[in-house]
Amino acid sequence: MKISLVNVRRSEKPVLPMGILYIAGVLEKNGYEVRVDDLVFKEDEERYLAEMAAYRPDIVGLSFLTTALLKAKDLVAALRRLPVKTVITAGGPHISGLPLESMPFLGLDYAVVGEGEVPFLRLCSAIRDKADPRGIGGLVYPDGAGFRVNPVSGFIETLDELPFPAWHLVDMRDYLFPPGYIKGLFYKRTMPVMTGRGCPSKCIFCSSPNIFGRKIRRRSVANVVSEIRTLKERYDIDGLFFLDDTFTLNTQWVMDFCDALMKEALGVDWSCQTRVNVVTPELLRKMKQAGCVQVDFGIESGSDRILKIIEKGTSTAQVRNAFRLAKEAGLRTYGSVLIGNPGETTADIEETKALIRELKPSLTLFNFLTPFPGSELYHNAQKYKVNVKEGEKLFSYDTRTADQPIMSSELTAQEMRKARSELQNEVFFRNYLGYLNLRNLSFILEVAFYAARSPVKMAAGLLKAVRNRALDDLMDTVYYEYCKAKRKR
Ligand code: B12
Ligand code: SF4
Repeated sequence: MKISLVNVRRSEKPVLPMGILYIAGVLEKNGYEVRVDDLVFKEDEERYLAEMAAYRPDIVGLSFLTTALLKAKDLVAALRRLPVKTVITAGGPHISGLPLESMPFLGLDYAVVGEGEVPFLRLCSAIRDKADPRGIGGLVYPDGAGFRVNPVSGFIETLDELPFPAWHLVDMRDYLFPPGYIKGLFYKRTMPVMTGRGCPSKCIFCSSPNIFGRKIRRRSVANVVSEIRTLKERYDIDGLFFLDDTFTLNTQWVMDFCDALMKEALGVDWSCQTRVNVVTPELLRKMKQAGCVQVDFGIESGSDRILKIIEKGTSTAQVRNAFRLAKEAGLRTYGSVLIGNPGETTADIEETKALIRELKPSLTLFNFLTPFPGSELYHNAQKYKVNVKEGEKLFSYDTRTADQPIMSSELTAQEMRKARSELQNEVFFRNYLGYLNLRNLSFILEVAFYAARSPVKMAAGLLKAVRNRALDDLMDTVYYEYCKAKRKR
């Protein structure tokens, strides 16, 4: 039985599709033939469709974020046009947020909500054995004229049982090139690793707990270290990024992990993301000793009133403390900030501006707050008195490169755009100057070379940067061309 897992996306960054690589590992372990495709550029889609006509998969499983919904719809339609009888399924963050709406919109046969490994394996077995799949927890299936979604029947408690992601099913050269996953720094060969799943917090804009639940489940230290050792041996990595939502949530686990990593002496730098209320001086010092170079924090806002509204569960005092501790431990900091929060006024934005000026994170990115399906903000928009541009607008939108926010509350879209551009411009040199050193010379020259080969695109990027008065819009265009050239090889 042949299964094609395919990542459909709108982002051109070289990011491993971890969700389907985990699922592929489980399927292979259970004797299925699997192939994995990551559709980043238009050419990838054309090649994929041509290959599917010959490959003739029994089942296709699509993975995508809300931003790629429209692309996923087109892909399903194109697959249906192939002279191949295939069961078309999907999973991932968008489906998990809007399962019943997505089925007819996309024209799917089945879908899975939440953590995918177990329900998808069961679905594949049912299809292979011509059995009735309707009892599978988390399954979305046709029922009469409509669709039905089964409640999720539980999470994988012992994550160590999962095989490592099936890296061998993708061409690693597509992902292992500078600057890598550690934002704002330069590494030659970095990889993402997930040490646990689940987040107990309730930030209203986040859809992550909708996939992996609110209880954190951690792999054993030995299992994670074994994965890192394998990555070092197989791909000679020099950097790692931990994808966990809140890496430092369990202090003892992280302490033990750092000890184990130091013992291995693999010489790999790493970075992680966490919350400002779960770091201590001892922990950060130990992380630094174990190779951590940067900690990513969700600052979100400089206004305590706004932090309450978005239910971040943190205060600006905790933000200040965390940044101070990280700096004292010798770690770089990355701060992520939201613009356009419910009830946010220009006075709140001023507080955010003042806080960022005070903290001086090594890297700061400002995003428009956006209600993605699966988040409290999306499903309860009226409660937060926000207006959301729905449908096609939301589904092809991304919070970093968009000209305008998709949502408005107190501030007009114009005001939000102005605020975001001003703030982003203010940190421009601190964000990017780090790259400008002799060690990165070959990378800088390479990026400049690829940028120069696409003068029309560069002119468009420059125009956008001027129109939005946001310098990093140009950086995004340059980076896109570089990634595209790298993937083509
Ligand atoms: C790494 C990451 C990225 C990467 C790449 C993501 C990708 N897959 O292409 C990058 C940096 C590019 C990225 C970008 C964005 N991201 Co992001 N990202 C993540 C992050 C931190 C980890 C994703 C990951 O690898 N998880 C680990 C794997 C194992 O989990 P998974 O992919 O969810 O897969 C599991 C299930 O979903 C399911 N599943 C997944 N696919 C399939 C397929 C089938 C067939 C089945 C059965 C099951 C299934 O089973 C998998 C295994 O259990 C998540 C947060 C999180 N905790 O997951 C956010 C997250 C996915 N991102 C999110 C968002 C909002 C974005 C942006 C839109 C933000 C922005 N800046 O605008 C952009 C999109 C940009 C664009 N142009 O499209 C949201 C998604 C919301 C939504 N409704 O789509 C998340 C959940 C974060 C959040 N706080 O809400 N992101
Ligand atoms: S934003 Fe981070 S801390 Fe908040 S719920 Fe999402 S993953 Fe958890």
